[in-house]
This record gives sequence, structure tokens and C-alpha cells, in this order.
Amino acid sequence: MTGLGEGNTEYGRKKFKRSRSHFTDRITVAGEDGWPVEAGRYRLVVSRACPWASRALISRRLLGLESALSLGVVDPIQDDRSWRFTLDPDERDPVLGIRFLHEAYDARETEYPGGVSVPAIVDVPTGVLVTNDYPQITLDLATEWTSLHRPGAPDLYPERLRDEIDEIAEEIFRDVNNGVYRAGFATDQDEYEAAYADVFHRLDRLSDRLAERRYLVGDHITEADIRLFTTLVRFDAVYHGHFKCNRNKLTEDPVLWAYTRDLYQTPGFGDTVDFDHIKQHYYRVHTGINPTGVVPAGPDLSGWTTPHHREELGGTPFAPGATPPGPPPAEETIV
Ligand SMILES: N[C@@H](CCC(=O)N[C@@H](CS)C(=O)NCC(=O)O)C(=O)O
Repeated sequence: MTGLGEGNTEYGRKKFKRSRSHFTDRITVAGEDGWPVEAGRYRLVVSRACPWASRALISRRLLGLESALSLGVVDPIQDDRSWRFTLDPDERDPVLGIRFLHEAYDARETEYPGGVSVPAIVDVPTGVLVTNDYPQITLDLATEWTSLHRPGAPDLYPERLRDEIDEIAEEIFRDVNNGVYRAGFATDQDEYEAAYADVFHRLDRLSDRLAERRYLVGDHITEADIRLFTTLVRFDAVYHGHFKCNRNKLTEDPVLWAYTRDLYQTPGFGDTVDFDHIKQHYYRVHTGINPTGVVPAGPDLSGWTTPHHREELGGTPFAPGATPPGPPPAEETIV
């Protein structure tokens, strides 16, 4: 398996550097790292605000892994102890019994110096963090957890398309997923303008590509679409204003707007998205760029459910034999 190496990407010239994922153990069929695929053994911890965690949320839904891999959702607002289970009764994760995600990191490595990040997968019996390696997590859900997939689950990382998926995913990571962060956290003008140019250069190329085809690679949804969606769905709510990626809104690019709406309306995508968590997190946590912590009231979300007409391009969300997932479990439904 290739692994896309995103966590290792360094931007030597630029100030914003995404640090390497620290815990890269994999959960696999053969359990080479000591973590075999097993129903009910692991817990996926996410913030619904986080684009990197949202990849795992979408893959888990599309693959029907909800009962095999349980879900913990943290408060969108971190405090100085990082991610907290303050949304749960008694402010504790009901399965892991912990109040802060850092407790699982500490159980794995004492005095761990890095950030406590989501997504994280925790071993329930021991309470130990297994992995926070977000690019690998979704690839492993797609290719290693197959015995636990629902009937009709799609192949999100088909072998014959992997080179093409990897190539486009790398460009999307560099210029879009991470590009918006480089723009948003830039501390000088040149750094910001370079990142801004990268974001819109890549979005223009992707818009051209998606004018002719319904999905990024092949005729159906793949890992590549999941990776682009998680940034595009946040674009107008947080990246356009808060991260200053404001040449245009997503809603002003007819192709990308229809593409993102198409995915949003596909079961497994839109039902994972919590716009309130997204806005609360970005505008209240990043006080360096929004010192007042005031959260904007907009944008108007009513357009997300309007017809997209992308079916006219050919292609179907799922290959023949695959089906959409059913509704999310009641306790995971976003109100
Ligand atoms: N661990 C990832 C990143 C995932 C990530 O950045 N998650 C964010 C939320 S969107 C987070 O948990 N940040 C807290 C931190 O890293 O301290 C990496 O290697 O770059």
C-alpha cells in the first residue's frame, strides 16, 4: 500500500509547517503492528469541526463501519488541555471513561511532547492511543477493514486507480487541504499571498477537471473525492473569511459548488457535517486571527440541498453492486 506521506510534507520556505503525525501504527488484518482488525475493539475519536477527522467520519459511514468502530465526538472548543469530552454525560467519554483525549495519548507515551490531535483511534480495552495518522486511517478503513464492511460497501481505493488517486490527493493536500491553513496562519504578506495563489490555482484546475466528469477519478466516489470534499464543505463557512481565501466563495464557482453539493447530498457525506461545530471551532479557538472570538452568523446554508444536476455528466456515486449507506445511527444524527 502506498500511503500518501502527507504528514511528512514540509514547507521549507514557508512558516506554517504541519507537523508529522506521531503515532503511525496501523490496524491491519494481520496485525503486524500489534493491532489486528477486530469488531468492537477500537474507538474513533473525532472533532466534527476538523477536516482531517472528517475524512475518517465519511469513510466509516460509506463503508458501514459504525457498529464495528465506535465513535467519540469531542467538544469543538479545545481548552489548554486540548480536546475534551464535554459534550458527553458527566463530561466523560462513555466508552473510554476519560475526560480529555490527552489521557489516551498519555497512556500510549508518557511526556508525549506533540499536539493532541484528531482523528485518533484508541484501543478500548487498554485505553491506549493506537494511531493519529489521518492519511493512513482512511486507506486502512478502505483496504484492511473489508471483512467488517457492510454489504454493498463501495471500494473507495480501487487498486487500478490508486496511482491516479495518490497523485491528485497529493496536489489536493498541498494546495487545498493544507493550502487554506498556510493562508490562514500566515504571519507575513508574502507567505499569505503565495498560499492564496496556490489555493485558487489548484481550485481552478480542479474546477476544469470536474466540469467534464462527475467525480475526480474513475466514474464513482473514491478516497480522492472524500479528501477534496472536507475542505470544500468548510470553504464559505470558515476558509473564505477566517482564513482569508476570499478571491471567491465556493458558491461562486458553479462547477465546484455543484460538485460539493452532489457529495453533500450523498448519504455518508452531508450527514457527517456539523456547520455549527465547524464555525465554533475555527472562530473561537484561533484567537490569534480572531481575537474577539465572535462567530459569524452566516453563511446561509439553504443552498446545500438544492438540485445539482451532476448526474447529467454520467458516473454514479457507487459502482454497480455497491449501494449508499443507510441513515446514521440515531445517536450520531446531527440536529
Ligand atoms: N495530526 C495531524 C493533523 C490533524 C489535525 O491537525 N487535527 C487538528 C484539528 S483540525 C488538531 O487536532 N489539532 C490539535 C493539535 O494538533 O494540537 C497532522 O499530523 O498534521
